[in-house]
Amino acid sequence: MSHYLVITGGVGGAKFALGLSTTLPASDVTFAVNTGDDFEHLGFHISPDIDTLIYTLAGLNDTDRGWGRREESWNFLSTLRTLDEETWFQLGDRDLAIHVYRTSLLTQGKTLSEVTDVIAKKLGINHFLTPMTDQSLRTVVVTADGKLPFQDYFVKYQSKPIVEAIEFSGSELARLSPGVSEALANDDLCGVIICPSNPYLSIDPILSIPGFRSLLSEITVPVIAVSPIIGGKAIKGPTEKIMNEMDLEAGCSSLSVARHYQDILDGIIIDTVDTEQSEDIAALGLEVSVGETLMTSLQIKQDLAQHCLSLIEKINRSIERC
Ligand code: FO1
Repeated sequence: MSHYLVITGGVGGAKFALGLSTTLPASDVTFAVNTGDDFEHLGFHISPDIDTLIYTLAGLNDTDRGWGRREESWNFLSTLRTLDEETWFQLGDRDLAIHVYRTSLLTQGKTLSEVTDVIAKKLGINHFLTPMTDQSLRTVVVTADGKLPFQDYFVKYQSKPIVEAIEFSGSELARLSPGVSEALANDDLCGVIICPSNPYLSIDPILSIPGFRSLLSEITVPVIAVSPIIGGKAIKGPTEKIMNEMDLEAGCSSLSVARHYQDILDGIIIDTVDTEQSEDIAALGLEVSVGETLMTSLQIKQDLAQHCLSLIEKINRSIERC
């Protein structure tokens, strides 16, 4: 028996998770999902990254938009518009039902972990996905125009303000969710995979939970990442813009991603187009593996998942584990 803890957020993470979920049996994986993007809006608790993952694994996601559900209708939103209520954050009717249901269960006293589990199961997902924490931990983007809650920065201002820093409000009081703690304590744990998600906005919130980063740096199983950067570009979202604004020595590159995670990683997968960075990354003490990372088909997602499992196995063999 083998078990893998998979740290994910955003669309890149969900795409990779789909490849892994169709490669490994449900009992072998725990998906730990970023909730730094969560917010309360119009009275609802919205968990965008959890929903992106649920919709993707359930085959309900809108692949063109990248978020929300396919075959969506927008009656709720257009009615809000006639009421002069704010509509910058678009909630489709089908999506809305999930927010209503989640909020109602949370109001009854259930934890976000419990609610997520119920929703995932009701939408037919066999794999286990869990929020990173049940506490409120919110990403705040410090910009040249002031501090912005994540969804204001990302959706309302379309990631235009220049990023100076990123903070995680509430992180000091957050604890890993029971699902993540169980995965870490699982005797069959063979490896930890960091998805090709935005390192700063999707993965750092999880790493900001007290003790988690140091735990990963000391854990005896391999921790590997898939770089979300291909040829100096991110596929979607503000990763590239943020990395360029952060004044990183190696700019927006897989080398910068490797340096960002250096203290916790044993290995990293980078795209073939970035092969020439292998040497510099290996010099950080990481096992570097090169392959196709642009996830344009289910087959490529599954191949990438298999590539991760092989890299973990290789590292485990070298330390005689699993
Ligand atoms: N992203 C947008 O760019 N515009 C939206 O109006 C929007 C609405 C939305 C509603 C529900 C949901 O689950 C996600 C939504 N997203 C929207 C995506 C969301 O802001 C991002 O996917 C994440 O927070 C970043 O990973």
